Amino acid sequence: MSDLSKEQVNNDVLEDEGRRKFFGTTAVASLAGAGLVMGLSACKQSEDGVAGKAAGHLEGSSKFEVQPGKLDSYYSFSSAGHNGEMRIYGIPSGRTLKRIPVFNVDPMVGWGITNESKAIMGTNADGSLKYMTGDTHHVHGSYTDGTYNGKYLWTNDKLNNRLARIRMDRMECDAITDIPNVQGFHGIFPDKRDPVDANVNFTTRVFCGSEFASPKPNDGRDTSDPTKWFSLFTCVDAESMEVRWQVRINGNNDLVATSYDGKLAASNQYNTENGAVLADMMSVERDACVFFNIERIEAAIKAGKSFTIGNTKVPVVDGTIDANKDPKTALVCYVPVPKNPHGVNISPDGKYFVCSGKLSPTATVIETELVHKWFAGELKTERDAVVAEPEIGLGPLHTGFDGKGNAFTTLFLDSQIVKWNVDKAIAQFKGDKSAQPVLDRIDVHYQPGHGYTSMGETKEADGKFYNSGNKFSKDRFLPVGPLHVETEQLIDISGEKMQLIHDHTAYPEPHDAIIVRADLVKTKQVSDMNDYPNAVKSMSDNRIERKGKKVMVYMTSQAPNFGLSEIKVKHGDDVTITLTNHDKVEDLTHGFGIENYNVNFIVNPQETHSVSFKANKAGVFWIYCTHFCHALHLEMRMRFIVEA
Ligand code: K7E
Ligand code: CUA
Ligand code: CA
Repeated sequence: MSDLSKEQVNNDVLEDEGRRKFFGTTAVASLAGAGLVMGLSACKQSEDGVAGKAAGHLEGSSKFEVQPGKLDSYYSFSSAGHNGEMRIYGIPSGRTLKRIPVFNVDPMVGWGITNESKAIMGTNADGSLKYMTGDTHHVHGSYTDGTYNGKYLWTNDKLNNRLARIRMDRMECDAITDIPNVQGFHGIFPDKRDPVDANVNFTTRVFCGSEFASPKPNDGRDTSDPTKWFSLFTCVDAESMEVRWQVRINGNNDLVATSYDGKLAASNQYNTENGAVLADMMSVERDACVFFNIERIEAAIKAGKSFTIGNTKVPVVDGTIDANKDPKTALVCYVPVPKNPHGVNISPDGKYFVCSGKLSPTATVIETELVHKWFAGELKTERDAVVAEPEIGLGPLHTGFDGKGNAFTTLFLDSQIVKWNVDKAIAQFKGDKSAQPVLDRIDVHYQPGHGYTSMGETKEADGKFYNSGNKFSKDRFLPVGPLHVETEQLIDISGEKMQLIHDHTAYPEPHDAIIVRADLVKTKQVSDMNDYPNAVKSMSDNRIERKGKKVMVYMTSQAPNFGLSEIKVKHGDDVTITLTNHDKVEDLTHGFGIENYNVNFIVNPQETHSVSFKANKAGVFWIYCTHFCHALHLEMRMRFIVEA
């Protein structure tokens, strides 16, 4: 709080003015360090004449209050950044509903501890986890007919290059796939239908972009020759979660978006220079938004026009510029876009891809139909697919849509959300001087990364809410030490002017999210015992079996009892405990913890989980229920006895 005066602290509510000053100094300092100062002002009167308004408390925002006992109307499925999990918030309340462990270990639920979750996460030969951490940036859902079908969510791991799937009926991770031969796996997007088969109007592929070029294979060769390194674009099968194919590209892939006709996947490229250091990555004025022709890529693979890398069996096709000079056979189209673009999003009507400039104050609008025309050989240059490039503000990143023709783009440097009209931007680009695309601006606190609208990534975009995921909260919440909490700001976009509804906190640091109508999500509240092949199905099946040094314990739980009162083993035994929860009542979960043995997991009603470990300490160790379940929860315990 050092930058804020005592008086400000003593006021019940800090004044906006003090915050602006605080924001201004730190932001300029941090950007100067990166050499990216571009005329920063926190609350500027822009050339388009639309002033950013101070976003104080909205009068009447209580109409969005979710009263005690009432439910939210939307789910927000959010990434969690380098925490490695996925999160669920209620919208409009901003309440945290669930944290889904994915690439991280979560002892509360036993993720990374039970044998079943370890099998999904991947283990080394000795049974230890291959990776204990990840970095989730993007969350997207499976589609039918251009809207969410409530079946799956996917998220990326930029750190260890894996794609994870969440089954939405349980909101649990059920598969993780390694993406071979890539680094910096960042953008993901599911397709929305099949490019060829008209009957397949649902998601069957997930596309993955990778940011960092690397040697191929990365086995110690070419370590000092970056000219030999390259990036790959990857397609994963949505059901089997196997890698289908990859495309070698020039430059890199950052974010990914897909067309509504299933035919195109797009990715913005900020490093067409293939630079290995910052100055090189910013050396050209235009980078690109690259479009992948899915039908042609899959035909090329069918025709055997592919190669493989090292021991990997995944077919790779050549999507480099030199190999794709003829549009009529090209697999890939590189549309030039200024400069170090970040973010690519498609409008809900499927007509336009918007790619933000980041180091250019513009957003580039690319018409889907014109990209198809380029692939048909009917366009002179790739750049001819661009139909608008409005100036919208400094540091534009991600764009959401309201389904009424308006776009909402985060301005990282301006700390604003700008609302602009796509048709007006196109008219202006065509030369109509009276067309003013920018309609409104609102200050956010502070420096937004992703922003996204309710149902905005579907053809059912409803123009109700916009959430700004801000990278710095600074003075916005009580300080909690050097690392501040992040702010998410919910904005009402239903009217002409954007109105701030409220701030809610997010544990650092989320990136992207989707806002999904609650009626599209159907979860199971009680599991089916038959879905667990290792279930201990009868209460009379409680038993201990021994084969040499291997001890298998089969157990049940039913409040307030475990099916056994003790487990007796010998020092050095390899113990596997399988526990089935026979309670059928919704929310009646039991926990299973062994004192001083680092074992901790839960079993929800009708579920089965197991753990394996070595009995490496002799003595008596209490096993107790870790999850409050019953008036006699404290008494729900048993003994683990290890004989010397
Ligand atoms: Cu812009 Cu990883 Cu989507 Cu963060 S990325 S903000
Ligand atoms: Cu069972 Cu607490
Ligand atoms: Ca660049």
